[in-house]
Amino acid sequence: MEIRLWRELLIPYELAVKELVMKFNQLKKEHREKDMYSPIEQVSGRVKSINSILEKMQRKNVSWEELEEKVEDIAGVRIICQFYEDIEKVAQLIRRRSDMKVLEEKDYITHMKESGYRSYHIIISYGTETLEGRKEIRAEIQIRTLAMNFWATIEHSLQYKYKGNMPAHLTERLTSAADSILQLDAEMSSVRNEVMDAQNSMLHQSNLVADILNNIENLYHFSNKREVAKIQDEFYRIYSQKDLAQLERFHRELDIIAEGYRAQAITLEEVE
Ligand code: 0O2
Repeated sequence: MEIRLWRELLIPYELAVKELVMKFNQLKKEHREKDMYSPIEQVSGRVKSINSILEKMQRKNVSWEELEEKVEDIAGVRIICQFYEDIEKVAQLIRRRSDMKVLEEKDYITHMKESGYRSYHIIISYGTETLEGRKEIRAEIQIRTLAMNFWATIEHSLQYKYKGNMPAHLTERLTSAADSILQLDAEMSSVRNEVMDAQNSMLHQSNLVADILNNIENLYHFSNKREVAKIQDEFYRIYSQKDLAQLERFHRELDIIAEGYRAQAITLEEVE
């Protein structure tokens, strides 16, 4: 294969990574906008470097013709979760989607790799649209917790440094660190409900405040500025009390006031 063709080959993979990252970030945003805890904490993606592709082809004895079928992670997306339980939730979200087809699932969580690596991998088939038309490509989605990701990132750098000849003392340290990661995730899971409650109420408050400030801004267009200034002062007063129930009450009242002004404005427009 000519070097020139590498770039062409990678175009749909680049597109797929961009689209997938955007779609998973959108899922996270949708949860937050609906005041729901999101099992997705962070999303990132990359197209495998040509060097890594060549290295993997040699390691697994893959020919050019077999490349796109056998190297499944040319397009790679990583989804990081806060808690162990979130991993299955993300996997379910992926299985339910109609824009990607699950080809294979690799559970390195229940079946940890010898290295100590833990992660849940889903290989999907994903349709991309290019100048040449539609092309189905494979992509690998890695789902893991923040703690698992911490371990994998460090171990990956060491693997790269020692290129398969990791000194025994480092391998031992990594194995013991992998056990600590397992314990850490279990500890964190035990406070998951409390953390979720706290995050949900933070999210709820932040959506409420955004809604209230939007409403106040809209009121400026429909009503007397001095009255709006009074409403805004009242908001600051309630906000400083840090009482979510009061903020909710104010939000409901403001909705009614805003509705009244909107109705008045429509009537006036009709009269004119
Ligand atoms: P990179 O640099 O991340 O792209 P298999 O066919 O299942 O035997 P394959 O195709 O390599 O082997 O799949 P596997 O084992 O599921 O690994 C896919 C990716 O998972 C790897 O890609 C790594 O990103 C990650 N991974 C797998 N094992 C380990 C591990 O022991 N440590 C770390 N840190 N990551 C791991 P690449 O191409 O190997 O690497």
